Amino acid sequence: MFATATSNFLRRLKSLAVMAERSRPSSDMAAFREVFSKAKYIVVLTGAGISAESGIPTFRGAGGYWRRWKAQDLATPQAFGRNPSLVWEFYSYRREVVLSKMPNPGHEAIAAAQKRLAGQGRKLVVITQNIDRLHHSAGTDDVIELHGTLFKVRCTECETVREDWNSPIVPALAGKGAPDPDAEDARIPEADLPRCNQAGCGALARPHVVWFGEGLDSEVLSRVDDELEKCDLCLVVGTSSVVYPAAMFAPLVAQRGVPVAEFNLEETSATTSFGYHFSGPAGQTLPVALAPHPDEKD
Ligand code: BV8
Ligand code: ZN
Repeated sequence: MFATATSNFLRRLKSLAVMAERSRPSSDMAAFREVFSKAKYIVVLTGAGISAESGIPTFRGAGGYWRRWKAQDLATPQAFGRNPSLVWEFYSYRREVVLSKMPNPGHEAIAAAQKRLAGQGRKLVVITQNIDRLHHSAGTDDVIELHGTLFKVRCTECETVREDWNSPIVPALAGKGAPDPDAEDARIPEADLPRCNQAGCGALARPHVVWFGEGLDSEVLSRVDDELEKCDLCLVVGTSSVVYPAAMFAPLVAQRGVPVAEFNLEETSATTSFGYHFSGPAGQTLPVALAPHPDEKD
């Protein structure tokens, strides 16, 4: 009696192990590259991790703090309403950091692959959570920016959006924004913060980014839906898959039975829903993964 129960238990344990094994993503680069060489419509979803090797701190890594705050404490309409000077110091600091950085081999591998595949009648689309514009600087076309960009501002009154690459964005922010925890808040008068440049308006301007608790642009979302529907391969690079709705996109593609490959330093909460996981810095793994394949026909 006891022997049967034990052998049943061991059998169940084994089938659970097999199931868990089956849900383990593959790290077989050759197999991934076979799939990549045949894919016609590739979506590449990126997060802060792809810019890490350019020297831009990620949100949840060591550099995830600015003074005593995490990004998500300041990236809210409430924080801006309470203290626009502090939030502008935070964004001005990030603008200045990004302006001093370059795309890395991860960005470049994606841009090169997009160009090469276009010559073969194949499509590669980048959907990024990042607001640093490094995909654009690397030469990637038609990037979908889910959360806006550091280099656009929006009027809090008339909602006019303008690109603004000034460094600093206004004289009052010159030398401000130091990230150390004991740096003094600059307490800049609102009149000296970025303003709307529309005649007759001149209201306070805010970063043109999506803050926590704000909805993503509906046109961006419908474009994303469309691309996720069309793709026959999805790469998800350098994201902890914590922030929604972006965190849902790659798992949704995987649910359609489309191959998804995760490129990250570590496993994430979404890893087990993907067919592939390549561990390591994207600046090293992407150039290998996206290199020309012998089967590609120009
Ligand atoms: C919305 C712009 C509704 C601003 C950003 C509970 C459950 C589910 C959802 C929620 C919830 N409570 C609240 C929500 C909603 C909330 C949310 O998801 N919160 C999270 C924290 C739970 N989401 C929102 O509020 C969104 N809006 O839901 O609206 C709504 C609808 C209609 C009408 C009104 C409201 C808006 C979210 C957008 C917020 N804005 N950015 C700014 O940047 O200042 S989010 C910001 O954080 C980034 O854009 C990005 O999305 C996110 C950071 O995530 P990652 O990019 O993944 O970066 P992270 O540091 O976390 O990870 C880096 C990864 O890279 C790591 O895995 C690391 O291992 C890896 N890595 C590091 N180095 C490398 C590497 N990988 C490879 N190579 C390397 N070298
Ligand atoms: Zn205005």
